[in-house]
Amino acid sequence: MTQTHPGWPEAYAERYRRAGHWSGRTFGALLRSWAEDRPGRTALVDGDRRWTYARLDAEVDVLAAGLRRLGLRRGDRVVVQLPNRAEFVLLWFALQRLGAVPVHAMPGHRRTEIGHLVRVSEAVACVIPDRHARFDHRAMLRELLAEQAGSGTLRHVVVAGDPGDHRDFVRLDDLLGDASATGRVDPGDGDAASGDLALLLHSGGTTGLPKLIPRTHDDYAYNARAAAEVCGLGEDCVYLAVLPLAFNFTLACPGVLGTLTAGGTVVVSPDPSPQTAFALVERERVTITSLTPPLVPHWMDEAASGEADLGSLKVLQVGGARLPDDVARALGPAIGVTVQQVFGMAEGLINVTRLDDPEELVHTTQGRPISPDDEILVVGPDGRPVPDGAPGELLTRGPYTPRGYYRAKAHNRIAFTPDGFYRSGDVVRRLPSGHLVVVGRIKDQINRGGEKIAATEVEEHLLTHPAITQAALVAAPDEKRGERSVAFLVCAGPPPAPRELAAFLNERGLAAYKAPDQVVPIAAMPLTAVGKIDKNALAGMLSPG
Ligand code: OOB
Repeated sequence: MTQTHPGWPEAYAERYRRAGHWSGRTFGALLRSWAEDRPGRTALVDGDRRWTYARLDAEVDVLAAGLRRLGLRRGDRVVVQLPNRAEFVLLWFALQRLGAVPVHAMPGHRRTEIGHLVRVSEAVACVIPDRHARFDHRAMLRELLAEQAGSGTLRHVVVAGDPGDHRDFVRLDDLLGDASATGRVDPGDGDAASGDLALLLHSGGTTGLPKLIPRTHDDYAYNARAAAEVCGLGEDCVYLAVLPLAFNFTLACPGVLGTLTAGGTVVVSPDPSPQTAFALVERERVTITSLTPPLVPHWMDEAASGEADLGSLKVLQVGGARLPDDVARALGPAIGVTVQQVFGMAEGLINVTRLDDPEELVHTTQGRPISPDDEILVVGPDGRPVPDGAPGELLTRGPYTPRGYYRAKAHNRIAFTPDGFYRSGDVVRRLPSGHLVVVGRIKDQINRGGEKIAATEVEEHLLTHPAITQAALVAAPDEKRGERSVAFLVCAGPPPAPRELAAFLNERGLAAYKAPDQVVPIAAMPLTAVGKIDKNALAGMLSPG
């Protein structure tokens, strides 16, 4: 059975309920109430397909019934890896309506990551596209099933598109197609409680394999609603989902869920290119969207060519990685939008610059928390708060920041303070206004333009290569992505070329974005006084590229 409000002490839960943050409603119930309030308004657009709130609600019922027939029940975990199509939204809500729990996988994840998500969550089902970005997801699942060889938890594979010749793979459309047969169903949503687990997000990770983050209906619905409020979303807003829907930023900051909460329209972009996106902005009169920093120059270049009418676009959110101040300055005038910096994390806390903040703050800070009940500490190496303006590690707790990772007791003792603050590993400076400036990181992670790479995870894979005896992955400054990954390798023999390494890691089932961008053979690793690999010294050997 799912745990209620993982980790929040009852006194805090009570406080968040009294403040009205935790509304006591599940996502299944929320969608129903939105559909009753505004049945005829447009909720979702994907290409030529359009869903009113009423239709979305009804199709979610049908899909939930289909998933139930398949055998899914409340509390079951389901790994979801779908590209940016309406099916993601339908499936997500159908799982919510059953009280089942989507485990978010990124489109680029491969056998290693998906297998890890399945194992940690003990997922009973996996939902995948047939093929996407020239990759056959069915073949990956066949391999995974063979790996678990009857001993794992995975029982169902649902395929958006053609399930191929695997007799146990189910076609998503078949679950959606039975509408006439079933009519309206009560898939048992009444059983789910708002304190139940609603979804599992994966963390960027710092040590070893990524951890899962348990988000409840109460906390995640508040996350979306609070973000929608600070972005001023209302019925007339049209949100364009450009980044992957599985990304917390796109789904709930305010993203899809914030937009639906406000009564607006979500438009799904199948890819993040400005060409695709601008056509959708013009056609659907999009008012708000969100990007990671590496996309920004492409969008600015395309806007300069001046062909698309972007007049409807009011707010452009940028987050996931540090946006350079000069780019932030140039962006607003280049596209004719109000820029909003977003510094968030799957673990909870979201900071945003406000739409009416002075420009200087919008250009040079990553915003301030969206909730009055977000608690922030900026601490030095001794764990004590530093004065405003001084750099320190950001610790946080609050109404949508869970108190621990999923099933990770030992790790939680390191990642959280005894009184429940999450140690973000981000180094920030806090200004007197409460705005935070991200100035660095103490976690062993590379932020490749918003894609997080846990150094130790990749190092462990590199060490399985027969020629490599020691490996250290570090971040180097990069013109395009902010950071790129550099593998320092001590080798017994000729060092593998980056392409060979990429193929090797691909063979091991690792997502392509985790392959080192650059390889530097080195005779011996520099060591710290206590004999650990000195990553600061390694980083010091690199020049900006
Ligand atoms: C978002 O979530 P995650 O979980 O992929 O990554 C969180 C980490 C943060 O701890 C920080 O290290 C980095 O990504 N980060 C930023 C940033 N936004 C995130 N670093 C500098 N400047 C920023 N603006 O990335 C995420 C989740 C929700 C909304 C937006 C981003």
